[in-house]
Amino acid sequence: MTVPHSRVALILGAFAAGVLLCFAGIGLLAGPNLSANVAQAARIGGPFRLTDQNGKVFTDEDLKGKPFLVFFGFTHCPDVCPTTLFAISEVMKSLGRDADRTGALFITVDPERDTPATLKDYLSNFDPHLRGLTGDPAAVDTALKAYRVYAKKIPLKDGDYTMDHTAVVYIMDKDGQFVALFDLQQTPEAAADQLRGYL
Ligand SMILES: [Cu+2]
Repeated sequence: MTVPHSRVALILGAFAAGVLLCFAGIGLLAGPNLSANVAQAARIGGPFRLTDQNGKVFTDEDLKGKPFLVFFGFTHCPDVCPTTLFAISEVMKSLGRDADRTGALFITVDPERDTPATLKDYLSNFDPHLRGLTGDPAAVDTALKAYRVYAKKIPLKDGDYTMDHTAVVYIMDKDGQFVALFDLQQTPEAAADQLRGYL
């Protein structure tokens, strides 16, 4: 799929706005002292037990030995999620064969609507290395808490709802420890090198 450059610029611009929101979000969650030192927000990550887009049980143990990206979102998201997943897909493409030695998780903050089948359909738009995870609300909540992700249902006028959520991408190392926030504002090649550094 080729995308005109103007569209890429638009997407990246939208993404930059999302990242800014996220950093604000993390600052709020972690408190002013921690936001000064991202590494100190290191209690990010932990055990989870969810279901992937193929209906298979997927846990943190399945990623042992691989550095991986984690991004929380939902398939009905109008812009930040698709933009981020597009950017992650570009990075996976840039990684080439090394992509198989990494992981990339898209964990839903909206398990009510994001069934495995919904995730599978949605992820068909993106790089096949992306794994979509959902589960019952309690299981998703465990993952949200482990990764310190904020998510809140926002009712819409028509009776529908959207989700407000933290939209950072975490890099976790081979042991499942948080190492850095993934910078998707750099080129896909530079981002791929950043991730490669943890192989
Ligand atoms: Cu989103």
